[in-house]
Amino acid sequence: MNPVTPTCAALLMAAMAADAADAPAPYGPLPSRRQLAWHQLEFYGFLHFTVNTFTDKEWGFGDEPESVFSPTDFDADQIVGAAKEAGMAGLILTAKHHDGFCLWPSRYTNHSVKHSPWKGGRGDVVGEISDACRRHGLRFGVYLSPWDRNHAAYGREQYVEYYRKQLRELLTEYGPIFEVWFDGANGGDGYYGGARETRHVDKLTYYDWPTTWGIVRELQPDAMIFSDVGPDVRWVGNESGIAGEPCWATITPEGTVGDIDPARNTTGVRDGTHWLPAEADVSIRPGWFYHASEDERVKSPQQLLELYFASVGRGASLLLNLPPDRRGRIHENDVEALRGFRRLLGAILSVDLARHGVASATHQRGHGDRFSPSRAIDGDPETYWSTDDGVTTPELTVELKQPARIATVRLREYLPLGQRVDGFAIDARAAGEWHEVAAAQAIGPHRLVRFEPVEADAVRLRITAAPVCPAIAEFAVFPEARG
Ligand code: FUL
Repeated sequence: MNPVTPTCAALLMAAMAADAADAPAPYGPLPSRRQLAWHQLEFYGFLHFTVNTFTDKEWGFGDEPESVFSPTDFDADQIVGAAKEAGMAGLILTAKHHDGFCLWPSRYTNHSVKHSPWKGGRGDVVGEISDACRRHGLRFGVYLSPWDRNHAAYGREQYVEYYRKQLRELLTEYGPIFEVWFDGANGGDGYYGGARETRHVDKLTYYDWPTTWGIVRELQPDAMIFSDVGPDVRWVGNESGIAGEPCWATITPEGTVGDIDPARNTTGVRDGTHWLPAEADVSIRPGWFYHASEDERVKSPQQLLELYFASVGRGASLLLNLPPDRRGRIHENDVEALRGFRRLLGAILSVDLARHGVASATHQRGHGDRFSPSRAIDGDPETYWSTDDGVTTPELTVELKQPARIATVRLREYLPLGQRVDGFAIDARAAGEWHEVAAAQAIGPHRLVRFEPVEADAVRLRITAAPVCPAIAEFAVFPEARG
């Protein structure tokens, strides 16, 4: 036996043991596997389309004849293509809004596309949009309004059974569903099969939500369930697409669907009991449905950009509504605005200067490469920089390859270990001097920080408050956008 061999092996093993610091213990509530997958989507769209599109209303009363639903040039590929070009990862369609009209030929009602003149009653908007989503590589989700102003039994147990049967149709006949959207708007006046009266329901008990959510779990276990209170994704608390500053991914759920404290949902609750990230919904126009009178009131590319920073940039997802028009297409003005938005965002986030830089840190966990500062700039979301337990305010510096005018930073925590950072600052170095350019609280799933463009040859992330050691998956640095 060669006497050198065991010595080498022993040395190697000793070196590996020194390297092999364990991953930090997770902190607080953690995302589920389903939530982790959803966190990657970040930006997706809503499609509000029903009889309202043709009656020029926002909430149909429920007495609209099926004959009013008559798109003249419906084109699912144009709709989905516009969303894709904008960078959306999926689309959620109003299969049924409060008016009760079904965009698919449901077996359980006559109030649907089946009895409309569109395609001679053989059309299926849910089918066409879900197919087009798959063709274009987008996820597909459904909105099924609990409040139904058409149905005669609304307010009675029989309606809840009807609602669940419809949900089963949608969850079994249209392929994989990435999100099911349960609206909180509920009860009031309506047609109700001709009764034309006001009906109120007890929001706490009437729908028995746990049973309905159980149907989603049974039939589409990967689907995210959205409502005011989750259980997978929470409403952001407003319909203007703006997440709180900060917007924690955690909250202690209180209240019920249709009856919560919106402000609490906007910020979430640091150290809340549940991982329940926010989704920020907003329409590209003033209304949710198409109105020709709003053709000149489409949000501008710059406004859409601000919304992106105020939602995705704060760790929420952005659910941007695009209302198909009476042709059944996304209007040219909306398409133009989306393209402009995409151009602006692309120009801001085009080149990550940190990728070509050199990272160092005041601390790192273990001695090897597993948790080294370079893990935050390697472009791999599965690796992260971390420090030893108890080191909670470390600093990470990236020396840029060459000086640049920088304007934006993107940060992400490694989510399987929870939301760990309570405060951070960004510094830029010029002529040997460090200057703080921004400071904020939460990082979480995704944090975009914008500041006045500043010349820098190095950029530093300072963790200023954290209950445990951080786990930073990404520190990206972008130059001032041109053009
Ligand atoms: C609300 C509804 O009442 C609106 O019509 C729209 O669907 C919006 C997304 O949710 O609660």
